[in-house]
Amino acid sequence: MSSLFDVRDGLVLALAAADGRLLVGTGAEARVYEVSLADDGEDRAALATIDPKQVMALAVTKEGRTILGSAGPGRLYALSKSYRKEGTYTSQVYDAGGSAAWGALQWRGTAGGGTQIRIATRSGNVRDPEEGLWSDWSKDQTAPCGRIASPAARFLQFRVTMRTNDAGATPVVEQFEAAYLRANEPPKVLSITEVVSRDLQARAQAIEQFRQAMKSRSQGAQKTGPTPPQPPPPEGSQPIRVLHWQAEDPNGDTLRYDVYFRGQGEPAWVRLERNLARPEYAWDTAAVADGWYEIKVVASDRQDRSAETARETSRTSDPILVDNTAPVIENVQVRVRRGDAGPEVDVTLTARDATSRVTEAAYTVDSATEWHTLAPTDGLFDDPAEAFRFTVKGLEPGPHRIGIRAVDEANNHGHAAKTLTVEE
Ligand SMILES: [Ca+2]
Ligand SMILES: [Ca+2]
Ligand SMILES: [Ca+2]
Repeated sequence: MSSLFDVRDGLVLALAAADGRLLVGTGAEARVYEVSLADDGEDRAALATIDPKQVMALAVTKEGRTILGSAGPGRLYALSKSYRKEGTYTSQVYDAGGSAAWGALQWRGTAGGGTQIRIATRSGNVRDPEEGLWSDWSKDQTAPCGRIASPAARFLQFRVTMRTNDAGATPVVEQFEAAYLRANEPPKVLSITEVVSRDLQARAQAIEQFRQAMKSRSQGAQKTGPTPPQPPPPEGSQPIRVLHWQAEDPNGDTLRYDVYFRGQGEPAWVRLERNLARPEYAWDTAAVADGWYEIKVVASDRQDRSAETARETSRTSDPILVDNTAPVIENVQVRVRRGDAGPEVDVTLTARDATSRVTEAAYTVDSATEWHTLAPTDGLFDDPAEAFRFTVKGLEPGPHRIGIRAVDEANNHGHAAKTLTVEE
């Protein structure tokens, strides 16, 4: 089903078809419209308006006379075949898609012998002219070529006024055209996100894609093949931080990005990269000190615009913690004692991280693979330093090695080991 016709705040009360055109009788404002069936009802003309409030019935006689019946009061009217002295047509609202400066206005039609066509325009930045904030109608233009006098705005509407001094002749407007130039609007950077540091596989892939893109750019090559399968990334510290952002331009302009960083609280931005075409950057943080940083992305449409009209927008990321240093394991104390069922080893230690929290700890006995998870003595991994205490039971007499590992928020792994001997 498609919509053929709509009458604002009104009622459709009567229909009659004649010669491929549809006559529509309406209420609220009693009018008869003629609607073309050929083009989805876009083309319509108001033929008559009567005093009673509702056109209830329509009929076209064999001779082609149109009769209409009204309610309140109940009457019959016959439409005369002569043309009215003056009629107006108000167009739909046209959308330029963004703020636009208007140019030429042209119309095509015929206005001979005692008839006249005049076109006026108005413009606004909200879709509905009834909501106000629209300009007044411009002065009527009678020449088929002219300039649109309405102020720059997103929406435009036409009003065509047709007059005749001869009841047997009417002017006809077939087409009107408005030229406009969309104003250049600045890009938008909607978000900056980091590929989560614990999703190691996704990070490794993103880093590799980025490297490929940088490589093909520096070689001037355009082809990008499928990404080869990557070996699993090494455990622990990942100084390369992968950032993605979402950006768009209201005009659909091609965007280029400049990327900057600064330590949190520092005034000056340091540029990392210029003119990136893809909305991503892999930041190698190995060269900066541990701490909190911000990333700024500047998006520009300069690729598609002149230097005078290019626009840019920047966005600053949430603070990013750079932590490339592993926690230190200190004060490892080992005490062997006789338990009820043989020798037992009590171990105490502290794990301390300089920049972030200790988030994980584990130990192993005489093994490189079988790790036992540890909980801090205060029960919570919530501090830069955490103390641990655990007991190893059932050790055979002889030398043993206890390995300890602690992990920080950035997934840096710190290690320590202690050897001991259990006596016979
Ligand atoms: Ca733009
Ligand atoms: Ca650390
Ligand atoms: Ca704690």
